[in-house]
Amino acid sequence: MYWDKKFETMSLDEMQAFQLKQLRQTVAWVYEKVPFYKNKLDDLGINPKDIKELNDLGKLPFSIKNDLRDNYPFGLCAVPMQDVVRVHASSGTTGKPITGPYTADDLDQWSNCMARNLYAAGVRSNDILQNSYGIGLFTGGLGFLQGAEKIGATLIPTSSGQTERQILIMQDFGTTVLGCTPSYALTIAEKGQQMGINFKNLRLRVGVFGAEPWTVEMRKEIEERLDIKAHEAYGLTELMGPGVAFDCQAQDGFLHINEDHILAEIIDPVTGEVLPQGTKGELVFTAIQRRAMPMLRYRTRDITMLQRGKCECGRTLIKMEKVYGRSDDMLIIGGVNIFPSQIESLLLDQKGIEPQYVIIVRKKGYLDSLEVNVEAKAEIYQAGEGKIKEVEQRIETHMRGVIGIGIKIRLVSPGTITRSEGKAMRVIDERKM
Ligand code: DLL
Repeated sequence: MYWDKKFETMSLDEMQAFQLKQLRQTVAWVYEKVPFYKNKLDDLGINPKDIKELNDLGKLPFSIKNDLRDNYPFGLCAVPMQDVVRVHASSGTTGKPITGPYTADDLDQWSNCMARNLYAAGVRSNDILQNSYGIGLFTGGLGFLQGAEKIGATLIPTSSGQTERQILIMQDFGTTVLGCTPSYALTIAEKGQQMGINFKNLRLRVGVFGAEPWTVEMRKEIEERLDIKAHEAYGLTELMGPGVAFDCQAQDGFLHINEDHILAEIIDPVTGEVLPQGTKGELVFTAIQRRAMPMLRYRTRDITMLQRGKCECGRTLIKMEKVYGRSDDMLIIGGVNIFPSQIESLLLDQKGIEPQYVIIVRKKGYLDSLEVNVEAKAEIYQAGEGKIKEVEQRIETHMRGVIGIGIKIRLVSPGTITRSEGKAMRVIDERKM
């Protein structure tokens, strides 16, 4: 049932005592080893000894992506390079990459966190896991590899791309578990259909998807198309990679956080004030076991909320709501805040279209406007202009009713939107061009 029963089902008192001990050690560690943190703490007049209870976490300064960029590549690394056994990196959209160095022990912890994630999704030693996350600097590929190895499952490191070959391997090797981004899972499902594959006849039964926002509607779509149960992995390069949080059999839209490794807080993204459980805000993480790069109060920009309570799976690990977007992805149209994922969930409820879409943001005079290009189902497209208009208008009315603003819907011919092999590009912001 659990990979690491002790920590996954620990009582709150025990967990908090453990967290406090780790937090105190970590603050002392970075204070001693990383000038960046020492200067920041000194400026605030905080000494590591001032961390006496978990609530003292709030006394510590935040760190942000730019701190990593300013200290590129290894300025925040707390150990000599000789003790670093691996470095991952994420490219991000602009500027220098974010680096993630690991000691041997950091890697082992990460493998365990990933094993918890995969185990909760039902992966066992007799499974064959096809790892279609990009294997390289990206943490997805090797993170999944390590977790699968811990469990003793058979790993097939296909990495992403060459979709036809992926499907042949899936068929011939008897893959039972697929790991990739949700958008790539959709690409695989579509290609398989074109190849005449009936996924019901394959051994594939579970998917573990993540690395990008995806809605519950998208999960259902993937589950149907691939005839599997779709589970989730969440994480980020700065904290370890995938394995930070994962869903369990409850599939209630929340993910358990490996809180013996990572402390989570939710803050108001504008004021920085810590918000109570159940309130949406920006997720902030502190790594309390890592030694190469333990981030203090790292602002993820991911928007979610925390919830502690009894989970039907028996895990006591705190939960965070599934992440539907980052603060940087939020669109403000006509004074209304919208995440691309809200558009996805409304679209996927609609008939006559494929789950392939792109959102285009434009400036019209002083106002921003949104257009969504979405692929029509073949039969709709072939039925001609009248039918296409009818579907477009139906979706526009539906969107206006729910979101309250006008979004232009344009049905495009099937197969014309670029398919994802990794993280999907769902938004084209013409205002930035
Ligand atoms: O995407 C790590 C990962 C690999 C997670 C494989 C899951 C599976 P980065 O490239 O550094 O790391 O991107 C991290 O991706 O801050 C979120 O905004 C987003 N993200 C990751 N997982 C999810 C998810 C990897 N399950 C950034 N749901 C994070 C929504 C996700 N967003």
